[in-house]
Amino acid sequence: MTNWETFYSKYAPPPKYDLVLKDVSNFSQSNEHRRIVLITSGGTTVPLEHNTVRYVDNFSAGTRGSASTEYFLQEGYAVIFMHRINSLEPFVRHFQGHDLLNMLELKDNEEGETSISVKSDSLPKLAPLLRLYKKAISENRLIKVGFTSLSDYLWLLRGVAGVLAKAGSRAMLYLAAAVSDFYIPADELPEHKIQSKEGAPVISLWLVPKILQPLVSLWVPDAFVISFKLETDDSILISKAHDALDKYKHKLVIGNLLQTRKHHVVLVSATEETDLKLTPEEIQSGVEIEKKLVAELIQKHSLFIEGNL
Ligand code: PAZ
Repeated sequence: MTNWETFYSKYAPPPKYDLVLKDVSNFSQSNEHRRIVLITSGGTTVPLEHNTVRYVDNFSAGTRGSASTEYFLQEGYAVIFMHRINSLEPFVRHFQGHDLLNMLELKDNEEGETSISVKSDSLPKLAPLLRLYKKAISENRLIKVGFTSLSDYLWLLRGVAGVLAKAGSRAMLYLAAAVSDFYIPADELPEHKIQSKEGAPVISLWLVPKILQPLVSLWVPDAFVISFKLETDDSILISKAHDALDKYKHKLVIGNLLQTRKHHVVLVSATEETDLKLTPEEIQSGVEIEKKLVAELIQKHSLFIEGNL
């Protein structure tokens, strides 16, 4: 067995796995005349106990994935939004805390009837989002799949990829989730909550098998696969992106640095590196880097489908 096969053999699929895949398969069939993108978003957890009280997590908020989902929907794509449960989601990401309630007005008339309306100064923000959301839903172009742990993520990724294989080059995989590189094998986890009276635990982490390898070569060999590479050290970002392309033979890696990821990404292919940046004016006026990134990727997807990439 390969590394990744061993990994899968040690973990059960997430709850309702078959049902989730059936829904994704129906979704994919009803969008067979459209381009379809799987967007992964948010971070995976690595449990420290079977009955999980504590886990290792990471910084990802799901901004990249949820924002990109909106831009792909705007361009007519069908989107499978595979996200960390409780991370940012498309459309509702624009309303944090009490934002939405503060946009509404409550009126009681003399007959005792109550009505709720949107304040006029909130309409310019709410209406375009609501319009796009309603259109996507009425056309059945958005489906959500949730994960929390690393093993749930990997099971769902393989399952959804299996469904997307049938879409051939119409399918794009946009792998923006922050997936842990390290884990503790299931058979080394304590059953119950780690007890402090037993002293400080010594935790040793294993390397997660590189799933891009079977994904690209076996599960979706005809799809347009885009992986993301996050670093904090500028000097290694591009070379690591090239390493990934060399190893996995997909078409594109999007490099980004933790510190600047919201306004600068680099599209790295075997032959070129293209910087996408927001200008200070664009940042000031609320333009999102995902708008530029998605526009660029859709062009590349067209070339890929035509066999010119
Ligand atoms: O979720 P977010 O918007 O806070 O961050 C996005 C990101 C940095 C996780 C994503 O752009 C990315 O680089 N994902 C891959 C991370 C990696 O495994 O290298």
